[in-house]
Amino acid sequence: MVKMKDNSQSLTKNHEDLKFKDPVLVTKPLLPDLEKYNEYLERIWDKQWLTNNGPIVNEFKEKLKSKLKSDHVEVFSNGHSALEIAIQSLNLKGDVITTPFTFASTTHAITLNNLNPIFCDINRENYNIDVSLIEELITDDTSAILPVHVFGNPCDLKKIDKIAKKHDLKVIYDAAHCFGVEFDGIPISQFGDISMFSFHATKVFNSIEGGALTFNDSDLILKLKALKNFGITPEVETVDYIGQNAKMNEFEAAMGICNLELIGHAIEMRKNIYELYENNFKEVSAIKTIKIDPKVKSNYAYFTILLDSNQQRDFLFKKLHQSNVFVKKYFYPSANEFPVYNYDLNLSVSKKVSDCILSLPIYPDLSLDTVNKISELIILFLNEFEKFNV
Ligand code: T4K
Repeated sequence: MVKMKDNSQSLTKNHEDLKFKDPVLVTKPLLPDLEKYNEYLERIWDKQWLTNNGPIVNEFKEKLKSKLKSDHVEVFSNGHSALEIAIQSLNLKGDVITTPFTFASTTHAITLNNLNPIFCDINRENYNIDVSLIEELITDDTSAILPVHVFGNPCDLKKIDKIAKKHDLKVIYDAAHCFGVEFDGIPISQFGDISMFSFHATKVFNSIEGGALTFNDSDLILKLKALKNFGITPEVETVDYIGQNAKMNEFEAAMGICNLELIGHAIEMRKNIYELYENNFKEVSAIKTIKIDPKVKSNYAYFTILLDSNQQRDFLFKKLHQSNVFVKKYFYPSANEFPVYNYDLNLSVSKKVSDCILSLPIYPDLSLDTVNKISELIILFLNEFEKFNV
């Protein structure tokens, strides 16, 4: 039987008592004081400039350079478009080795560039691409590796870099979850050819919708600017690329600037929540959590639990929803199993993890009492599951 930690045993054990009156969502957006945001709205109204490379977007971009510790930052209307454009900017051909354990965006960004996603299974520790399997997938058609730092935990950066150099491949990191993350004191933006950060409302840091690319090659600056603006290169009044409209607007940039002031405190609050969940589940054998590498400065973007079986996960999912706790199945199913791809591959770890994973609520103003109550509900439901499935 799963057991609750000692310090929680005194709490009630009746799940009707524990049911939440108001819904608890998996995340809530970070929002600044309305007064602060209004200052930016007044500036927008005064200037009557809403989008197309406005002054607030440029101000945001400059601030991001120091926050993400990258000399080259370009901002976009959302993370997905940024990723699609990152791939397009590198003139890739053929196959791109990627992870099946991710949000639909990653795989679609490859396919929408007329490239083939080659799925590589993931590791069991933090569910990132299994670097020991990459080389056997490389062929003459391979032009890049596109790993995801899943849930904000960095991939094996050194090994990926080594493989890419050896086989002359580009590396684009989907760092959608990685705002503010560092590895061994080095900002995550410094790794690979390009990294994509998502600033969607549900992320650790948001600009409503939005995203950014960080990159080292200054030759990409003008190309990325053009690709997000229909391929137009204004300096020479020509259209050099088949681009899209992926420009960030002034309202989004204003939200981003306001939220930059809050992000430090927000991450500290997330850390407290993450550690409390970890502690509450420490002795629960049916639950596996991700151990953060001590070399990583984390942003505590997601807190996930891995259950023993798909039935157990789905039972818990249903019971928690009935109790008003809206956990999510990030990420399910494994991307190779999307009907739109439906690749018949044996990616056993990705399948197991996507079948058994649940993301629990985590956001800065989630109270620690609520975290304890959610933990207790989970233990209660796991006991219930075990009782009926012996
Ligand atoms: N790569 C990776 C690895 C990604 O995870 C993502 C996005 C991308 C690329 C693409 O980046 P973007 O183009 O999105 O910038 C959400 C997000 O929409 C998506 O951004 C994110 N990953 C994905 C993991 O999660 P859903 O379909 O789960 O969102 P939804 O509407 O169910 O919202 C989640 C929870 O947040 C709900 O409980 C409600 C709450 N919520 C949501 C919104 C939008 C709020 O409280 N307020 C809000 O404004 O995809």
